[in-house]
Amino acid sequence: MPDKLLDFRSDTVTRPTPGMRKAMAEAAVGDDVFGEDPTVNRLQEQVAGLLGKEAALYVPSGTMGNQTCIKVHTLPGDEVICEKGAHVFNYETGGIAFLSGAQVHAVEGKRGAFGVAEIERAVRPDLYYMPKTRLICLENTHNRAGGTVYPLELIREISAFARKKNIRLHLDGARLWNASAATGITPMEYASYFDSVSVCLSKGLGAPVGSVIAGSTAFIAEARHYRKIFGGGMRQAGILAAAGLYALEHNTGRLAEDHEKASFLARELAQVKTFDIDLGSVQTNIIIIGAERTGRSPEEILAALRGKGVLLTLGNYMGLRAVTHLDVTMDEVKRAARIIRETMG
Ligand code: TLP
Repeated sequence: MPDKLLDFRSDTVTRPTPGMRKAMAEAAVGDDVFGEDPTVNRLQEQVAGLLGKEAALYVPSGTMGNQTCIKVHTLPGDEVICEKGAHVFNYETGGIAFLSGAQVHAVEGKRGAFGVAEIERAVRPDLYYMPKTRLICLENTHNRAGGTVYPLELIREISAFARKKNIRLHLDGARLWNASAATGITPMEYASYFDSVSVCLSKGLGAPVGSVIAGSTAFIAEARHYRKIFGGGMRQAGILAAAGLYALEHNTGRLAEDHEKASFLARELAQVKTFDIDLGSVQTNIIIIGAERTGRSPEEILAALRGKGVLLTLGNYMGLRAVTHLDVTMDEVKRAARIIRETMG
């Protein structure tokens, strides 16, 4: 086993750099349940500003961010429309049912995106014996579809439709920074179409912990209430928020590098004859690899690669996923590509 594992399981595996740790150690702190942590307050103000929203709230994870927003938007028995592969539906442990008592109406998209036509078919008629369509959740970039960017034109149309129908719109923007880096469209422009947005600091931005949700002042006041119920009221959290502020300052400008690394790795891996990779879906830092034709189970492949020092994770059905991030260099990407190609023959 080589000394350094080349870890492509997720962009969540990054470790804080010395500069980030210094910012954390030096952070001014207070009790955030009393709203008295100056660093948390600064982070919240900064993210609200970046997203053009009235207010924002620091939460421990992307899952809590999404689930808190969904809780504020919905009532038990309501229906939430989202894409079939959405994180809120697949990877948040049934949180929509568990925490909000709402149900999901999953709609199949193309590369993680659908338009008004697909939504219209899913919206319930206003009949007393049917669930109420209360919320639409979009994901940008879309994780399970391979880091794909949600086309702005579709977002605009969906937003206008949702307003007309009085349906709320939430954005799971765990990787909104990546979408912006790929398109040049600002986070503020994207956010302007949504009632609430959740962004993560612990994915491509490299902070160890933390996400921020943003919306109107009234929305965030209610979100604060549910964050406490969900166990997310933290005390001297400025020590963590400082990492988020550092990440925003230092790590958004470099995301394009992660996209270049993913694009290179995808093209290399597409040379493996039994891998299926939709190169058009590799728009940011995620690569989904279809492995059905390899004749080996994804678990077997993952174990073989692990033995040679390369870590990938499970992707879609029968597939693998590789994610690039700030803790893997281009040279390491090249090394990993060589190892994977040799292992797959
Ligand atoms: N995604 C994780 C896993 O849960 C799959 C990853 O490794 O990619 N929204 C999106 C789009 C996400 O990809 C994630 C994390 C979250 C929300 C949740 O964030 P956390 O892990 O902070 O709860």
